Amino acid sequence: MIGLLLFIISFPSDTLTTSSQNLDEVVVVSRSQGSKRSFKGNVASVDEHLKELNHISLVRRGSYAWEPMVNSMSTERVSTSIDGMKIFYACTDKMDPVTSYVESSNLQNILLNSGLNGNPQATGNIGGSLDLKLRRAGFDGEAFRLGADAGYESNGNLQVYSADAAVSRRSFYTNGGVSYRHAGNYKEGGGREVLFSQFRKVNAYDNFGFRLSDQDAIEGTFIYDRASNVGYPALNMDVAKAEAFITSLSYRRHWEDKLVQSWETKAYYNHITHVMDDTQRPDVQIHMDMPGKSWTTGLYSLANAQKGCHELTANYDLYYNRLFADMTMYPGGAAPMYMVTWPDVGTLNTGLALNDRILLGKAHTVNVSTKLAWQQQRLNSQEGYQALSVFFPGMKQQYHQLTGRIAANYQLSIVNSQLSIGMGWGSRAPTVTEAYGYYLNNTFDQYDYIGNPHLKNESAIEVNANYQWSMFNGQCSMALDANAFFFQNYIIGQFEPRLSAMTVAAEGVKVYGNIPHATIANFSLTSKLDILPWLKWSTRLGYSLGCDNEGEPLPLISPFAYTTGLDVRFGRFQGKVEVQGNARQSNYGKKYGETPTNAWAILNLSANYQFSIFNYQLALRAGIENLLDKRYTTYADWCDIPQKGRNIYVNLSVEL
Ligand SMILES: [Cu+2]
Repeated sequence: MIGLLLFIISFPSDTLTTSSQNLDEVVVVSRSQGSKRSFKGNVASVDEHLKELNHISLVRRGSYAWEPMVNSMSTERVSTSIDGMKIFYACTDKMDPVTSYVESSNLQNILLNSGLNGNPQATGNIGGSLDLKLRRAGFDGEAFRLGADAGYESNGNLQVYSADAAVSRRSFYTNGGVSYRHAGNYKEGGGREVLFSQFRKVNAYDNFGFRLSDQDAIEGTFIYDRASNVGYPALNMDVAKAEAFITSLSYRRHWEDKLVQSWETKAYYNHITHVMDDTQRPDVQIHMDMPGKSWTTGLYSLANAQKGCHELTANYDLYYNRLFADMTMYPGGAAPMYMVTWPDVGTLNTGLALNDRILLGKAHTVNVSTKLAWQQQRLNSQEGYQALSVFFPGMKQQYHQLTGRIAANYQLSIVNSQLSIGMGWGSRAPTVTEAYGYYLNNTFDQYDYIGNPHLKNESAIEVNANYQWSMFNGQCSMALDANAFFFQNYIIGQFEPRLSAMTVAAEGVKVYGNIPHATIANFSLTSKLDILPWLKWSTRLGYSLGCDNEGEPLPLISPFAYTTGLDVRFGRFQGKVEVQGNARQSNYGKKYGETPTNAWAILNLSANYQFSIFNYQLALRAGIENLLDKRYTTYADWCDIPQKGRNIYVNLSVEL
């Protein structure tokens, strides 16, 4: 289950090395060559990099800001952090997953921990946790480096430009850059234009470090990200502006030959401003203004120790987040109507995580991780509190929750094969939307949703198994991966016939509630075969199941999915032919407003060539996605918006 970690940072006791013990998967984003990487290289979006990970699928509401699902679970059950920093999205309609506030050029890699065995900073991670690791030049690296990328895609006229620079010395480093991404409407298979699928994004970042002595250093981060004019064809509204400001400062110390090997303390602050816009849409019956804001500040302190066969990690973290969203409706001729949709909820959360990796000889490893967290939530908006109190008389303005998780994993490595089995239990507190959301329209099932402050914590028992084996000196390898989550008090929206909808086209109102049980299970099989020294064949098969307490299918669960491809490599040239598809989604969540999705298959081609001119390292990449221009929709396309039709891309990366 342990993924390969590839990185080029030279600081000796980077937290990456020590937290790699319970990783499940890594996708490499930066320039370094990695095992798992998007074929589009540096210019691929963060979403395209995420697509490479086995346990991840992406919910699309347009061509920008896809929502990652880990083990068939979306944002509510997944923890996403940036270099250990907590950050929370600001849109009541989930238009802006946290992964949309960074650029590929900001990142070194993305770490995925599957299930309850999360990274130390993760809370509420029943499905898994993602940590977006920032790219740092590090001390004692290449003295000076310059890089630039440019890319073009024919479908939607997507353009990507980025430039960055890095300086590295014995006692100082800094690396920073800017990037710009811009696209018009894309065309679905067959050539029809998908209206409101455009976007624009600018990003600037800088990371720096000062070495104070041989043993300690100070490091900092600054990211500014701004998306504007983003269309969401699956929704009724677009985004005028989604802006993030992310910053951190950390102190790091390491010791040689000591019990405690490294200790890092980081303080951070970030804020997000999200402004929705329906002024570009035709036939808007009631125009609405819907801004959302999210502020987070926090710290974590992470220590790594080693004693005998134990590798210990201890992490303390504390954060305070505020979420506020409101809505003003302008019915023609009448006075505007105002509502608070997220009642300025302040969440104070603090937790302690412990991890022990026990190496029992060469063949056996046991990993145990635990976390206990306490949180307090307060509704700071009197108006929002009073509005919700109408439905929940006696509700308080302040709540406390205690959540925790414990997971254990045993790994057996014998010649050419590795077996891993694990088990865990964990709980999560309801999200702000689930507990305090007020008339949030969901276009997926056309219901208005109201939060429920009386929700119980949701919990789950996870079991997982993974078996990998290789034959013929690694020329043939296979991996089987399976996990199952048995939920108690699963949180989902339930129809409330006594309430009437606020949104014009809505079918009714749903209130979040706990259902006694639910089950989600995921299976995957991957194989690699070296047919010839220059020819490789790889295949990935996946299947997921999800059902509620009445045995009815849950929504957004993947049908049988497959990818199979041939890789060729001649010197500096690399090419790939790939077929990707899904079977028909027959177990769809009818009870939850989901419609079935037909089977589909597409053909992709890609190639890259690496060369150098003078001292410049160049990489030229080109490819065709959906070569046969097939019109298709996947189960994860919100409201069945079609995917891109034929798309030709070409991009060039230069490094000095
Ligand atoms: Cu939004």
